[in-house]
Amino acid sequence: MNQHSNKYEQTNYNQSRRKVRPMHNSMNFRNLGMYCLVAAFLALPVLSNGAAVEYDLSIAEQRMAPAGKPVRVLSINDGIPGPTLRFRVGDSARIRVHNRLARESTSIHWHGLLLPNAQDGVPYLTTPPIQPGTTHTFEFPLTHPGTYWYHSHTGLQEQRGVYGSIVVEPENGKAHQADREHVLVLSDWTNENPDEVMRNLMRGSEYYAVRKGNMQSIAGAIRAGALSEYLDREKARLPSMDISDVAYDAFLINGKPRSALPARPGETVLLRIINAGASSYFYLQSATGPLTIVAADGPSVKPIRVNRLFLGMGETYDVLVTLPSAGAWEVRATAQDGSSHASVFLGEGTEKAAPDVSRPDLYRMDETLLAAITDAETSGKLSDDDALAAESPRPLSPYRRLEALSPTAFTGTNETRTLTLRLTGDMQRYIWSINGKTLKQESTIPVKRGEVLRLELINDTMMHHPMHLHGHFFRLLEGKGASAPLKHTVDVPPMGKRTIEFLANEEQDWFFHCHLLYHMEAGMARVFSYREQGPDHKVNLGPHNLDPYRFMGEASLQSHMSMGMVTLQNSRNNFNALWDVGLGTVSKPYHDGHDHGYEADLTYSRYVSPNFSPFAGFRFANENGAKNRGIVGLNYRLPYFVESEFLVDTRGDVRLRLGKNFQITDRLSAFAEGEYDTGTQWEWSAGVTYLLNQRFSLIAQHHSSHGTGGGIVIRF
Ligand SMILES: [Cu+2]
Repeated sequence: MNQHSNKYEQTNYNQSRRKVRPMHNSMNFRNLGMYCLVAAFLALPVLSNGAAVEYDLSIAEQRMAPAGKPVRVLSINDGIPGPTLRFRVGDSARIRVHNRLARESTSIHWHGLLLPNAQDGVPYLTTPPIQPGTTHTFEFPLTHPGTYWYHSHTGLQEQRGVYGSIVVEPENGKAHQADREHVLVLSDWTNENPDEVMRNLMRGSEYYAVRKGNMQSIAGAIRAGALSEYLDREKARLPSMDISDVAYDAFLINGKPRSALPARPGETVLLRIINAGASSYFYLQSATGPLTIVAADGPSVKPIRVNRLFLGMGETYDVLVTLPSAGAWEVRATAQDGSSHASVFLGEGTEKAAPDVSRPDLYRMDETLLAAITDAETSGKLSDDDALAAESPRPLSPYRRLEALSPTAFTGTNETRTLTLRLTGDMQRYIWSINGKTLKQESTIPVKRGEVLRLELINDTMMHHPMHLHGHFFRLLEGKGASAPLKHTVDVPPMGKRTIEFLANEEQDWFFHCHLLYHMEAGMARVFSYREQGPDHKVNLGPHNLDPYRFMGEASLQSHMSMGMVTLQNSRNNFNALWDVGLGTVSKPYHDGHDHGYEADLTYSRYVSPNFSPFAGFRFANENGAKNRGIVGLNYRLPYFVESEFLVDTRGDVRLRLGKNFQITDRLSAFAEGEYDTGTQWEWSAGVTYLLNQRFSLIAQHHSSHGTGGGIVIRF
């Protein structure tokens, strides 16, 4: 076990308690053995200032309370985040990762570091998963300075706490001049099990939006003076816009919603900021004034100032702030959806608060976004002062202004190949994909060693996606020509476009994915696979089912009836059981003497698009002579979110049903539904529901066959 778990303590590089052994230096780790051998044989002393730097990371399950309530978490060396791993360029890392979990395998990916493929830490694809009770030793050379981080690449473990920071200093001296430095690891915390979060996202529950205060309703639209925008959206069948997927219990900086770090008046402090959130973009702002960005995703950039820094998951920025006078100066990371923030206070004394970020106007997100895009695009041509003055209150990433310190253009005669990758998805169904295909449907993009691959990333969705490439830096082509900045993660804004290019100077297989954990899990990922591995090479994505079925359901239990549906659902397939049972005394003549009319369908349905799902199955009913029958039909969503269903059955009857939900307030909605069946004739129902929490709603309903009553809706 190592003793680096005191994550809040500022570790001075020179007195770091790492185990450091001097070693023979070598620029190319893969030749290290040979160099040593040659040196030993020739008895030549190979002088170098590189060192073998060793760390032990223990991943364990324990109870902690990052958001105030004790829950089971996954910690590294008893902390969330794990320790800061510090190196110098030229060092050689030896990191033993101990899996102390009882049942789960784990992994650690070194995010942003260029290293040999087998050290990249993506389970199966590059590195064997670390089985419970075992240790995996990573060994790689540190070849470039900057701020990086590490995290589990197994399932949703990152959301449960498996992440930490990496600082690599240049071979000599420091990359940035500052009086002191602090690492700020930003993250998001949910007390829910992330698997449960994923199920909630797939079921399309409105609960998270309500909890975040981001629910859209008719009353809300009227209050915001945006009813026509609301109706336009409903007419166009666009899902209500939301900025983030998950409602979090807390946002954290270095594992805490609120904490303090030492700094003295007048000091310039280097903040190494890492967005280790699973699904949260942040606006970072300091009470001390504008942030001076000096590095992005590791490499240094020409300094620029921003008031408010927008960071995607997986991105890192090094910024300088100067404490103007005595006081505790707030550095605040506000979640993009406005739901909450995390704070760290630099220095001691009277608290100086960072400015609030106004909540997003969800009804007019288009305009807000368009303004931000326009600002961001013109900012590249402005002076630092002018760009600062013109900055939007909800800015996008300052990519247009980022410029590398020296040219990054690829020299040589590499062939450039351009690929268009559309970021695609379906918010309601929670399918996320690239070019309309999930990782399961299309796993690889072949790459030829030596070529320059230019990627046009076009976002066809209404969410931001931070796209992360393993094993390579790419040039972010945003108008800075030869000195385009080098990055490993790029935010692609809703309906926006980014162009990046990288030199294929590696080998084997490298992951490329959205760093929104739940989008990656849902399939928004690819593997860049080097062709040199031969035509028979198969990428190893492991034995996991990439598109598992999840069980979910919703049922009402009312004084007069019960209706509901349980389903086994994966990305496009559903196996459903639906029912509609009268429990009261109201009985129609065609109920054939039964007190309670019922109808139950067992169906398979195929999700073709948000608006279209055909289905087939069996219907069991006691209406119309209690004859069971086969059914086949389709669900089609009409403008204004009017749900229609058309079906025919094996007895020759035809049914048409229309239904609509009206979201009146955040929690209150009304519904109305009518159907005409050539067998059962007219039937209709209408009612209201009130959302209590994730599991329960209240319901009151009139049904033309079953009468009037009320009760609860349970989701499971
Ligand atoms: Cu995404």
